Amino acid sequence: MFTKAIVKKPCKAIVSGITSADLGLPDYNNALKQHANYVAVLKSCGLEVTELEADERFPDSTFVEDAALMTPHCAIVTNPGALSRRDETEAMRPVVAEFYDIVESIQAPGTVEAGDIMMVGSHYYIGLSERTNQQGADQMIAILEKHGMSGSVVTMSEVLHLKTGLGYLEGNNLLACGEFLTKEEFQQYNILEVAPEEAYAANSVWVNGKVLTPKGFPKTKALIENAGYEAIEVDVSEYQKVDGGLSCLSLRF
Ligand code: CIR
Repeated sequence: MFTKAIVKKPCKAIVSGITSADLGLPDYNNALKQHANYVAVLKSCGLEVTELEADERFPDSTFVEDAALMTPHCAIVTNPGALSRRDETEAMRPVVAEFYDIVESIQAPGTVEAGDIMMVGSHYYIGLSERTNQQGADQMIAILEKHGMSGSVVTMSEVLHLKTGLGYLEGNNLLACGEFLTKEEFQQYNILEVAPEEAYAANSVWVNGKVLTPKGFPKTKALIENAGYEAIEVDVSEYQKVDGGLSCLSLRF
């Protein structure tokens, strides 16, 4: 169970966020509204939410998930592979230090964005993406092992972050699409296959027995409900315009 979450309000500069989507620019006021609703949903799942103020220096800084990995034993501040995002971690370090006695760090030339990391119990899958490199993954695995956890790398080529295409829902259930459907290491899970036209919804998030899923993806919502979960639809359309998903908007621990 999670008890806490950290979020950061979107900044006006989010319109300059990195994107590969062709969905137009985010509407700032609507992004703020959607963010407030997202926070309300996290609270309704029993989380105490720390809301950080917007940081105009970093267009993508609302996607806090990428700047740190929160484990039961330590927090690990990452070193984002995207240059425009690298210094987001400076602001994140003192925040995570309020919650953890042990704060580790990924060091250059290693890069990690924690959107590439999926937790399954005490094991952490680490996607090797354009943002997370082998050296970063090796450092991450060494840190995890030092604190009694484990990690392994996953090769990938189709999506931005590992969790863009995968969402572990606990209870051995794994939402997956595209290249992840056939990967050897995931065959041990009950794979819930996300339809290609709903790929964005693979990034759904288990929070204390409920599953947050992006609004507007009915097949995936049904998949989640048929697996026995209460699905809560959350509208994050403004964030989709800059490649952001549900999980990226919070650190849950
Ligand atoms: C980026 O490209 O870094 C942002 N525009 C989106 C980050 C999404 N984060 C995530 O999937 N964990």
